[in-house]
Amino acid sequence: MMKVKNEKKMETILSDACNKELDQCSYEELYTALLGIVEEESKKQIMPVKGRKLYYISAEFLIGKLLSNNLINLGLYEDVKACLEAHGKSMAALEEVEPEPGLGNGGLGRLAACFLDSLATLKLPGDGIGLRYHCGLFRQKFEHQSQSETPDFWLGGDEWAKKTEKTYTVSLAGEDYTARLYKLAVTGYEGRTNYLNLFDLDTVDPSVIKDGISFDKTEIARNLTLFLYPDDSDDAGRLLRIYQQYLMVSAGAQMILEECRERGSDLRDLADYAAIQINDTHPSMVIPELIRLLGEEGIEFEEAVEIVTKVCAYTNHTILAEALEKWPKHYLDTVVPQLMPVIKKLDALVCEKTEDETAFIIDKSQTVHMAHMDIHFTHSTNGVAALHTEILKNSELNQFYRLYPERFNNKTNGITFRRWLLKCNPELTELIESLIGPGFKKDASELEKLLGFVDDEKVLKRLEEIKRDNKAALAEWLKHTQDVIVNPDSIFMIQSKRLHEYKRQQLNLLYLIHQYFEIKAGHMPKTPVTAIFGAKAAPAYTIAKDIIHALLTLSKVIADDPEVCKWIQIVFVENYNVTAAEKMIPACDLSEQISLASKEASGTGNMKFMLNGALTLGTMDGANVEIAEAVGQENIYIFGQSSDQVIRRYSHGDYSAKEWYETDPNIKRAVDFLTGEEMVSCGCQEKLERFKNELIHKDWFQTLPDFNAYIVRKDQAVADYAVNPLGWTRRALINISKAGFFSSDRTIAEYNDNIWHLGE
Ligand code: 26Q
Repeated sequence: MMKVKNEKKMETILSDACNKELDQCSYEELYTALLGIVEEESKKQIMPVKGRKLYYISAEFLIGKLLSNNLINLGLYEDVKACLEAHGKSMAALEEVEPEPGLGNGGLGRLAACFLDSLATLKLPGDGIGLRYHCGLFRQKFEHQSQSETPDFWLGGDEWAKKTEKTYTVSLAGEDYTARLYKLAVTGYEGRTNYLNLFDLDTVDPSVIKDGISFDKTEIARNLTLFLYPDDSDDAGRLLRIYQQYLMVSAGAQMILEECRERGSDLRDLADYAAIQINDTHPSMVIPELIRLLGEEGIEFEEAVEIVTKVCAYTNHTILAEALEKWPKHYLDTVVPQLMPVIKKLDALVCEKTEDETAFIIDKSQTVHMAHMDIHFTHSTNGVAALHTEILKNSELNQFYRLYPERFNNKTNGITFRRWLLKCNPELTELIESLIGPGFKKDASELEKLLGFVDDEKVLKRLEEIKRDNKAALAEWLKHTQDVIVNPDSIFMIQSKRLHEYKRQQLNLLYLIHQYFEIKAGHMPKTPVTAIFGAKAAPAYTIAKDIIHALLTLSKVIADDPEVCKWIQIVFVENYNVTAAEKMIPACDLSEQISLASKEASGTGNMKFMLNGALTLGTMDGANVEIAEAVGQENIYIFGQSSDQVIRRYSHGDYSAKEWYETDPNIKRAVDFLTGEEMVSCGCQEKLERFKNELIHKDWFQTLPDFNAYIVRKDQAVADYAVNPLGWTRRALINISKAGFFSSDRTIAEYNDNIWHLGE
């Protein structure tokens, strides 16, 4: 096929692919045809691999819908759009046909997807390795103001990931299973084509799913890749997680060794052919697995350790102790007995190196610490934002930092501007291009040129109009998908991210209750506010689900109150995912990034909102710190305790939520409201009480000390927005112009320069 240049040709190509006139084609037929066209076009971008190639191993790749993104990256989007429109069809309706693959939970999985886009765009040889979950993450439903979970059958029909004939044998609990490779083309923007390699078992069978998302967790052959992270609140669930992880790393390691051999490696020189990035601890077993496989090829243990350490690097995404994976040794004895001799020998090497028991791989209670293995046996450990890396070095992982100071480095996260600007905000993209030309699409630092327009009233007016259009579009989408009507002339404040106590959706909730009382007392906000949430809670995380319940109940209480509903509306978007994010982010005025300082490793939503012209209301945490540095204090709303204060408060162990509750009347009033008559008559008393008790007696993530500071800053933001709209838009433009640093192209270039050295 010729490189498609114009609409006429696209018309012919598309109708040929559909085998009929476009007017007669259904959207499904057009989708299938375009899938084929993208596949053909992407093959033209395949480039030979020279030198080192990256393998990014991750249990999650939250890739989002692919059609539009691929068309943009291949330079076909405008042609296809014009062609469809000439036949009375729309791109938006076409996009509806595509199911969104739920192959990730949140930040870590979306980061992996952004990285694949940037690797291919920068023409770097780099593939992903992951699992082909049949139902991915659950679909979220709200019933009686509570979350319930149902399976999301996203597979079936035409798929981007193509089944191949390649299979690898993987031994799980002493039995052999056949892992099959599926390949999904990753098209770079004017770049090269790389692949996301996903493994699966042919025997997996969705009919074992029973009620909701429950299933028999012991039938490995039939359930292994059914869901992303099956509920790990019981033994069977945790074991299944290990089965999943080993399938991924063993098949992945075999594939890597095979590819490198084909390219001429004798395996002793593996580091000249491969770089492996371990995305959090979920793929950590790739280390002992590679050592084991090299052993089978006759390479001695010590040499194998040296090779693998040179090849592998590890990224840490969290300082929450409960998320750092550690497994009872007997789990591993059961699932991967073949790895245990290797892991024990690695632990013995560590014992020779240090007497510090907190750095051992296998501790006294026979627990295996995956992160410890990563740090000892890779050549690089990185955090994902400057503050996060400092905390790793100085406290959380300090014992390792002292052993290997040269291994620790920071790589501040980034996002791909193709999806999070070009694709999701075409109007803003067009405005930017009209002002500074198209260079920013490949070199995001060019956005700084927008600083020349911050006092240009015409530009600001246009930017204001674009935000208003995006808010109207979100309002339309909310009406259509969530059955709610919102006012696009209110201020849109959005908090969308996984639900976790440290991310503190509950702080936002307490603010909204506070406002409720203020309005009742006749103190109206300066403008009506629409508080929008999007969040899924882990199925077994009770308090997280209680917070969702409290928010949905409050939303109803307010909607039913004629006085208050004129001023506040709460919208909790059901089943938040990448597709929803693409509608919400361009429509946001105020981006809520309110984690407890020190707990959010980086955040990447914060970058997406900023790029789309929202101002941030946040704590000095994760990448918010770098955003604040970039835009300046006058262009961001910062509040709350510093990470140092938080860490000190934890180490003194003297935080008492109850004291704050009892001594601060504002706090008491808001917290008591949770189980007051209005809420209880609308919601579930047991859940509301449980949540209130958690706040008063635990509040592990210190919501209450930041409450008053949050109210002050947020009220200030609402007032600024209402009183000086053009001033607000001016600050939004400054945020956009400073977003260049947060492009994942920059992040990937840094990984490459400092860790991977690809193609060399
Ligand atoms: C661990 C053990 C058992 C079961 C599940 C898990 C588990 C699952 C998912 C642990 C962690 C995750 C996901 C973590 C994650 O998404 N972290 C986010 O990574 C982003 C990209 O670096 C950061 O921006 C966020 O700050 C961080 O929260």
